Amino acid sequence: GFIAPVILAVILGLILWPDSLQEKIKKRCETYLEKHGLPSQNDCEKIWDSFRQAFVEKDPCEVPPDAYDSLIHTVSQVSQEPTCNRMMFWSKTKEKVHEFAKKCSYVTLEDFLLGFLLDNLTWCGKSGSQETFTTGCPSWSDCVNNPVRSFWIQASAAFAASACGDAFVMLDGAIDMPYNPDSTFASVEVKHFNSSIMKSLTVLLVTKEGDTKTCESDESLKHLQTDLGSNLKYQCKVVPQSQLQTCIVD
Ligand code: NGD
Repeated sequence: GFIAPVILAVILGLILWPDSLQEKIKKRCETYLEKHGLPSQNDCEKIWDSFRQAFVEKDPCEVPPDAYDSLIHTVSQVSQEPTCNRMMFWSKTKEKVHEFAKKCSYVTLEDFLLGFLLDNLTWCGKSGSQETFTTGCPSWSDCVNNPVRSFWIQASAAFAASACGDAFVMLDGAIDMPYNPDSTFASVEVKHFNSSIMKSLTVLLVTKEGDTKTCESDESLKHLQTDLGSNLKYQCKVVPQSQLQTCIVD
């Protein structure tokens, strides 16, 4: 019959599938360091350890952003320098921005080791347990101090604080509030820009074909200008979606 092969496949699947969180992150770490010519088995072990201590044995709603300070410190010792004039932030444009950044040599948080390690992952711990979990974890808005949200807050703050020269942000011109005060970009990153090393921020406002939206007609962008203050130069360009195929905004 066909029952036996199905059972075999399921068993094999169970053996191969639970690529544990630790394995996954270490694999990402090694891949990244190799690709950037910084290979060291040892560093990935150290990084896993400081990642782990941020949330293991803790209630998954009681992990504050500063729990990741030690991880961020460890990663910063291993990782590369910021790339001035090519740094790109984003809000509500995750898919588009990464494709565009890759093609046009911009760097996002997810292109740096810290973001690369944890992008698209979910994790948490449990009080009284040494285990790490990838399911049954609080989601983004279940509670404020959850392990994933706190990580992105602290990683975003560190990334923004390192932005130098002319920086960019890709915003979605097809929604009501491209610059949303509740976003991580507005509530964390803009607040951490350092005007002694950063010169300007250029908004790339991505619009749908035929949309008549302009930088000037968008109310939310006025708040961005205010939030940037007088020490950072503000610029804005409308980029019709089709133009993302080229690197024309340069
Ligand atoms: O309400 C939410 C929610 N808000 C953010 N996210 C949320 N997930 C929910 N389930 N419910 C998560 O953050 C989700 O994975 C989104 O894909 C991601 C980004 O949210 P978005 O598009 O609203 O943009 P943000 O402005 O909040 O944050 C993007 C900026 C960007 O410049 C990165 O340097 O902040 C940094 N970042 C923040 C959070 C998460 C990156 C990530 C990431 N790589 O997942």
